[in-house]
Amino acid sequence: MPVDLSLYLVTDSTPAILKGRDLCTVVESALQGGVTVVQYRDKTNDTGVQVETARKLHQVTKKYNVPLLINDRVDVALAIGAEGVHLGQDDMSFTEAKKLLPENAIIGISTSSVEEARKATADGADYIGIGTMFATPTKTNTKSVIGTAGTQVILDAIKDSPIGTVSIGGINHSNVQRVLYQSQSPKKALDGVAIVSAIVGADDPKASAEHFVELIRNPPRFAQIANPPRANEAEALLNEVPQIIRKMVEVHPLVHNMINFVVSNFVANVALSIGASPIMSPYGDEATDLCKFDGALLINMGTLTSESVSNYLKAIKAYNDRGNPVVYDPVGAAATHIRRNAVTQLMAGGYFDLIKGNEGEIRQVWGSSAVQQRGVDSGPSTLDGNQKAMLARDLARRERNVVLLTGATDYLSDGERVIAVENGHPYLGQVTGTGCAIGTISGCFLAAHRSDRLLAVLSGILMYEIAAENAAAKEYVRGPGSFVPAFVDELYAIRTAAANGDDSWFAGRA
Ligand code: 3NM
Ligand code: MG
Repeated sequence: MPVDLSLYLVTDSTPAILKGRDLCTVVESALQGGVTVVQYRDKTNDTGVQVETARKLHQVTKKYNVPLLINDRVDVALAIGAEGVHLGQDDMSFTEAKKLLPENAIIGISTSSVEEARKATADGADYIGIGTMFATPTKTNTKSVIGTAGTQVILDAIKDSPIGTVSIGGINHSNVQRVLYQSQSPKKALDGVAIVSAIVGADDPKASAEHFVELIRNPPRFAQIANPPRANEAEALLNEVPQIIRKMVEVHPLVHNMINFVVSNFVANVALSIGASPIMSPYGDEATDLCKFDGALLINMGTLTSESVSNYLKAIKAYNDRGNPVVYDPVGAAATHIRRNAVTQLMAGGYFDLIKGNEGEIRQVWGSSAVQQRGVDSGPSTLDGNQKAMLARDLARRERNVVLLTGATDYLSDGERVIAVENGHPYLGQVTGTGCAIGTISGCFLAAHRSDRLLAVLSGILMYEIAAENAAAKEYVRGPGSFVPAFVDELYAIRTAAANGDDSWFAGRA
């Protein structure tokens, strides 16, 4: 019978984590909480102590009918008759360990690349540990931090094998559901997560394990969509747009903007004009209250400061935990190393329902993962329409969200469907804040219409870009200056028409 890898406990004997407690007591408590496999990992004690500790641990794990694996030390495993071993890339090779161990011994291998995963699979390992998921103080000499995107590439490479898979590194209660959800490749998912400090270092290891079991059983709140979208044709989607706009006006959603100061006033006015309720708050701690209004959060890193990222992460967590939509506008993502780091931290630190950016920004987000990707990161300096459409689709597929790549033509994808939107007016490019406002508007529509995020964002863009066309066509609009007030008026006019059930503004326009 294959091992249940779902909640894989890895022990640690360092004082920082064990805090003077007896390892066997901690492990037994974790087993009571529902841990399904235990790996004894000891990088400090002498062989004699390791054999003695492993033997005691084995008495405990046997009581719970859970396999005990020994990290690295095949000799210790043999001495106490453990169920198997876990081997790192610098440990004894699989083939040598296989020769020494009993026929039915479980052998797991640490991997951090496609090549290592393929080799372990070909060798016949029972499972692979895939890591490092997130940087972790528990093990600082890890090879590379690969995140969910890198893990997904590895899972995809071994999709035809039944080999077991667990992710390791920095996994805790607040990210475990997202790790399982966003790592999933179309044909292979993780079988479980391996945890050190969040269980061994917990004040109550049993409660911690129980909490993990509960979280692992359920998808994250943001993935619990009541009526998943159908594969609608563009035509069918367009027919639904007016009613989605009406719905947004009726819902009057709150949109919480963590946005740059340059555009803040303009964007707040845009949100008001379409019938939403904007709050501009860069203060992360405020999100725990604001998220209760069930609106959307926008992260726009246009005027990033040394405090921004930690504030963003607090707010994202609050909205993610509640399952409320989060939009990410990675303004200037590639411009400086500070911004490139911010992209990496934010992508690792939370879930975004929508990522919205221009070509350069979306390419930076795409390339932020450590594992080599197919696609554009080594491609030409500018992409043609087809390549942009594929980039939007591939990023949405990888992150399991929606991506909007903006430009003269906008490309919108949920990983399956890709829609090109040709509406808009050149004046939009002559006024600051018009791009940023799309993030805010998208948030409003995502908050109001949950069941099809692509349709929600599409409705927002069309309302916005058709309003821009209407404004530019006004006789009194002579340039970007007079365009701005006319544009706000036209957004308001569409909102009023929509509220009255008048869809004539939309006919034949998209
Ligand atoms: N191996 P925590 S990361 C033991 O990347 C180990 O292979 C890793 O500890 C790898 O759950 C790691 O406390 C430590 O973050 C994971
Ligand atoms: Mg090792």
